[in-house]
Amino acid sequence: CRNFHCKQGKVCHVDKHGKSSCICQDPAACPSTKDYERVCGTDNKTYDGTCQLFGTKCQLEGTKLGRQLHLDYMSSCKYIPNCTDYEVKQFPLRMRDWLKNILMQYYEHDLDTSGFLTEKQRSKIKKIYQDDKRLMAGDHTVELLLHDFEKNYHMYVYPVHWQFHQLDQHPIDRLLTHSELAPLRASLVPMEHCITRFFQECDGDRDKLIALKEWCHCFGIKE
Ligand SMILES: [Ca+2]
Repeated sequence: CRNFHCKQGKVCHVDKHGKSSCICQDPAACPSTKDYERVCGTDNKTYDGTCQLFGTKCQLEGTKLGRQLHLDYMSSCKYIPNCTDYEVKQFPLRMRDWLKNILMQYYEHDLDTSGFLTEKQRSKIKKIYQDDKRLMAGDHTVELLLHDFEKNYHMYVYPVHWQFHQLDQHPIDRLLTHSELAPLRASLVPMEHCITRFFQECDGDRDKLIALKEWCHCFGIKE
């Protein structure tokens, strides 16, 4: 089984003729996990870890339950309050600011350990970083975030595009599927209860894919 790769939820198995194949991971045989490794599935059940969730999904392969089971978020299942109309409108304001701040952190990190960002990324982020009109990281009121977006619109364009391309990897086709969005969604849901509704509404044509155009529109980016 060395160098034999199986997708998530499957493990390599060698039969009596010495032939390797991928079979479903037995959820009961998953390594033990810590509390913080628990995950919540879209079936609203808590799993001890991703191994148990994807093993279960594999065993349900071909069934409706199996198709519907995904990783929902990275914590035990908990009560997630409904996202109100007012909150969902505020969400992109905070998320845009958050994306910009992540890039600022990456830029600072890259100053110490160069090679963290590509040449092209560095030069794009440098312009935002060196702009002294930039709003510093912190908790800001909705009014301030809105004002800053109108005034310094150009600073938000790249962070929004950057996040899209970070997620658009399997395959790279300017469309985000449920599973491409999952890494971002799963880590944010426990803190940001609006993210699910936000992404649902972001898919304007309801084809279950978020196109780059839809993504930019959701974040108020025009071009
Ligand atoms: Ca894609």
